[in-house]
Parts: sequence; structure tokens; C-alpha cells
Amino acid sequence: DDGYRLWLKYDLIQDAAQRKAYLNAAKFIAVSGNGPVLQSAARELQQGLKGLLGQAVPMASAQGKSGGIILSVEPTANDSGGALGKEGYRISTDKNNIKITGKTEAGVLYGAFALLRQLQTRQPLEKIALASTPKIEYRMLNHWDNPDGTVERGYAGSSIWKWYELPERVDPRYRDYARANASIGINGVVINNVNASARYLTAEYLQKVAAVANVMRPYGIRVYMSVLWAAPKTIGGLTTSDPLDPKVRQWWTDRTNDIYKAIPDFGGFLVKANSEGEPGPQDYGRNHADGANMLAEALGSHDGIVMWRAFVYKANSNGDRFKEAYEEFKPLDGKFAPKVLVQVKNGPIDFQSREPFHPLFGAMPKTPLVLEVQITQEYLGFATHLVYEAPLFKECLDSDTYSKGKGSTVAKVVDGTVDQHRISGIAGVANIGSDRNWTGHPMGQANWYAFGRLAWDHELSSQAIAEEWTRMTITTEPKSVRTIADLMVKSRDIYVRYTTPLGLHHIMGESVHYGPQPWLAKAGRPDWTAVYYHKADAQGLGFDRTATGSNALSLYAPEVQKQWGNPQTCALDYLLWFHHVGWKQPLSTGRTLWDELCYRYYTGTDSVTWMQKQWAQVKPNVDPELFANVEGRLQKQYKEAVWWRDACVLYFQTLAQQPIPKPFSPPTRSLDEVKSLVEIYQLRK
Ligand code: BDP
Repeated sequence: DDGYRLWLKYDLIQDAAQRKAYLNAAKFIAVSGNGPVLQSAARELQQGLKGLLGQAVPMASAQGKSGGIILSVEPTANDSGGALGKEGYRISTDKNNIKITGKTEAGVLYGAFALLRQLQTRQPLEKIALASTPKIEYRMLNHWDNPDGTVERGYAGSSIWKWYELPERVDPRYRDYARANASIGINGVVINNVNASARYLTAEYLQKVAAVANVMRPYGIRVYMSVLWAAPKTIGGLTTSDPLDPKVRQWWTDRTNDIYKAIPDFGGFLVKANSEGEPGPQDYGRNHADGANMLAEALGSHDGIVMWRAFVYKANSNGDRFKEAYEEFKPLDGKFAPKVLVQVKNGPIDFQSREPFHPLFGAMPKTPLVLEVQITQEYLGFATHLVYEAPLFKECLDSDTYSKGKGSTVAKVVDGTVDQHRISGIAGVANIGSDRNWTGHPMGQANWYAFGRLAWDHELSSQAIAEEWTRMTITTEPKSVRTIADLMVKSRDIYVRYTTPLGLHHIMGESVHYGPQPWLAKAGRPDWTAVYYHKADAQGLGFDRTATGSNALSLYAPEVQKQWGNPQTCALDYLLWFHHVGWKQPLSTGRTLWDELCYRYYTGTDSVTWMQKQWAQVKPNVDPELFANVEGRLQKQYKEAVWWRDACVLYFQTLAQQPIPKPFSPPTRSLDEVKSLVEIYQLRK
């Protein structure tokens, strides 16, 4: 199994009795209506059932028949007060037929995938009654793909978009990509990198993007673009990109109209401006709202949105990077046009293995906020380490901002219920590339899957999603499912332990963001170093973000400040995010900070051995190619856990001046040896 089919494998169900029971309920497929999305639903059911049941299920009219599956759009159906929404589905049993209904074709498509999931996970179909509605409206993948085919922070080959071939050749892979996304409810894709090229706005490229959009449309997916702020200058022949300049405004309006001519259901724009060297409205003395509102105006009456990113930090700032996005955006709350959503990363720094939730959540009640998470494992060991991310996503979603009292979780801020927003969104930076199995690490597929499932319903548990994915993708044998799901659910914590325990952050290799480099003291800017974040000295370790330090903690609600403000009671997972703690300070575990640090680095590394053992157990129930692939990566992961552990304990030891506590043995190599290893990963030429 080369992994190409993802979780849509549709392999024959081996249990003959079960197959027979399913066949009895799937004697035919009837579709009322012939819209393109409905057709996709019917086609998927045919393909899926044929594979799972081993025989083709005919398309037929339902007239006078029973024992089949009926797909129909029922825009006016009574759905208990509109709860089904425009994309929800209902699966019910009606006169011995299974009925899949939705208010739109997209709803029916999601219902068809949900029905297939029932078979894929071997659930009974008798008297089936399911209804589900997405909690968030815009469920997006963000591709950081460049026009030259490279992918920023992509570890699974090159871009899946073949811009040089388009629009004449349309890679069949685009359709499989659309199927996979639709199966988990993703309804929007930003096709290009936030560090954007203006190319996509040219007439030449619009034709290409339109060809991609044509493949996405029958799967209920809309295409969006990241735009380069400076485009009016670089490709428009204007002398400025000032958002208040009438010529600039006209230029964007004209380009937007061109886009909608080519792509009538175009979704809108994603913008990274005045961040990490990207141009933006501040270049002209304007602010983010001026920029975003200009694009909203360009969208005019078209059904599109602007997602304006809050990932900003000033050049040459000597404050705490933690606070910068908040300081720039909080004052703009209420100043954005209705079509604008502000897109905020889960944490205040940058997709670290664990971050406190971003303080902007709960702080901008007048602005719909899109939660941006990173599916690609930039800071999580690329496609080498097995890190199941649902627990990371959930940790942020479940965090309580207390903005409107207890229970104002990030999830509820984002889904619009806390501040009663009409629109809501969530975005995942894709981990997909041209590798045959899409994600490089075969288990990386689960992160794509989990993102989609949580975007649809943030109340699902990490465990349930892991089990579901495993059943659909790897094996349905119950014991193996439990073993694999358990391994997955624990993997992120294990990664945190051997890389950045106790709230350490941003101590990875410079610019590549791979491997450890806690000694990094000089870089392009101070907040790209490691020492800026860990602040290790002879006394202790950690960034004081309380009132005696940067006071970033004050950006949160009082209840949150209370939870993290006291080093004695702060959860150890967040300790060094907020406190500078003495090396010999005893912690709640009974160990000193130094001993606890070592304990976590060592036991975290040992846990990778545990992961290997767990994986070895499932061998008889896993496809050999897949088994070997994961096995090899786990071996590498162990080696690199040791690398992280050795680098970090040896470096911090130079400051802590403490022995490695028993029963652990000191690393067998020197700090210089580990440093030179890291340098190899930094070599460019
Ligand atoms: C950082 C990446 C950088 C991205 C940036 C962003 O290192 O490549 O451009 O995020 O989100 O994590 O804009």
C-alpha cells in the first residue's frame, strides 16, 4: 500500500456476513437532481461501495423500491429550526431506504462521505439516524506553495499544483485531493503561499487557477488566493500601493472583477502584510484595517471574504514578540469591514510544539477571528517524527479565554458563538505535497484528517478521531486500532518532552527549524535566536512574562492570569513560558527545575522506544510497506530525540552547573560534538 488513497481506501470488507448486511441496505443508489456536487456524491458512493462490498451498486430510480440509498437536496425540509444549516446533512431510515438529505448539494455530499465512513469503520446501518452540521463556516487549507513548485515549510515533495502544465493539462490528482478534502468537510483552499507572488493575479495565471477551481467546484470547495500587497506596483504599473490611493483601489477592484469573471465562485483573499519583510499598508503610513477594508471594498458585491493575518512583529522591536500582534491589532477591533476576518495563529509566537493560546482570542469581540494552525510539521520534526496533532489543536480550541465569562473557549470565539458573529473560519497550513502518499510521513495523513474533522466539529475528541482514522486507513482489528490510537494520542506530548519540556520554546535550529540549537545567540534579529526565549543564566531558566518581566501575561483575562501567573501553581507545561525559575527551585513534582528538566528530556527520549515497541506489536495487522515506512522513521526519530536531549542537557548544564541526576547517564558525547552536528544541518553550500 503506497498510501495514495489516504483514508478513502475502500478495500473489500473481509467479514462476509457484515458485507451481506451492508449489501442488503445498499441495493441501489437513487439521486434526485443532477447538480455537479450531487453527482460527486453519487460517484463517491458507487466507488466506495464497490470497493467495500466487492460488487457494483447500480444507479436506479427509487420509485417503489426499498433497500437502497436515496440522495436528495431538500432546501425547505423541516430541520428543527434551521439547525442543519447550509452544509449539514441528515442520514435517516425511510421506508426501508437510507436517505441522505441536506439543504444544499454540499450537505448531501458530506452525508455521502459520512455514510461511507460508517461502513469503513464497520458501524451498523440498521435504523441509521445521524445528523451533523459544521460548527465553523469557512474550513480552509492554506497552501504555502510557490509558483516555482517549491513549498515553504513543505516536507512531502514539491507542490501538487503543476502551474507550468495548467490549464491545458489538469493532473488527475487534483480530483483525488478534492475528494479527500470534501470527505472531511474542508470547503476552501488557498492555493498559494502567504509570502505571495503577484503571478496569480495576472491574466495568464488566472486561467490556471480557474482550471483548478473547476476541479474543486463539484466537491463543494472554493479557491482562494494569497495576494502580494505590492502587486499594483510590481505588475500594475502604478507608482504606489497605498490603500487610500484611488488608482490603487481601482486597480484592485478591476483585478477582483477579472478573477470573478474567470472563477465565479472565487472565495477571496488571504493577506500577510507588514510581516517578516512582506510589503503592506504600513509602508504608506496606513494600518491593517485600511488595507483589509480596501480589499473588502474591491470584493464589492461578490460573495468573497478577506482573511487578514495577525502574524506580525515589528522589525527591530526590543519588546516581547509575544505581545506584538496584540498591540497592533487589539486597537483595530471594530474598524474592519464586515467581510474581513482576522486570521490568528494558535499561539503568540509561531507554531511551537506547545504554546499558550494567542491573547487576541477573546480580545477582539467585534471582529471574527480565524484560527490558524499548522498541519505541516515545521517545528514538529518535519515528516520524520510521528506527531499526531489533534491534541495540540484541541489544547488551543479548548482553552478558556474567559472573555465573556467561564466557557468562552477559543473554539467558541472562533465559531462565532461567544460574540455572535455571522461568519467564522479556521485554517490549517497544509502538509501536502507531491509525494505519492501526499504527506511524507504516512501518519502525517492523520493530521490532515484530524484538522478537517475538528474544523467541522471541534467537540470531537483526539482519541475518537485517531481511532476513526486508523480504522479507515490502517486496520480495523480492534486491538491494533487501540494500540495505534494510543500511540498517536501520546505522541505530541512525547515530542514536547524530548524537545521543549516545561514551556521552553523556540530553541530549534536556525531558519531550517530542524534539530536543537539552544545556544543560538546571534541571528538576523534577536527574536530569531534561542537565548531570547529561554533566557538561561547562572540563576535559572525561562522568560519572565509577569509584571516583573515583559508583563505579556497582562494581555489575558484575570482568570487566565491567575492560572499562569504564579510559578508555584502554574501548570508545568507552561512554566517557562511565563517564569524565570531558579535551577534549584523545587517544583510540584518534588524535583528541582534542573532535575525535572533532565527527567523530561530523558523519559521523553525513552518514550520513543516505547513508541517503537507499540508499533512493532501491530505488525501482523498492518500493510508491510506502510509498516516498514513508519518503522524506519521511528528509528530516525529515536536517534533525533537523543540528539535533542544531549544538545539541550549539555548546553543548559553549562549554566546550571548541576550533574545529570540519577538514574540517567550523562551523554556520551560533548557539547561541541552536538554543536557540529547541528551545523551540518545549517550548511547551505
Ligand atoms: C513561520 C515560517 C515562515 C512563514 C511564517 C508565516 O517559518 O516560513 O512564512 O511562519 O506564517 O512559521 O508567515
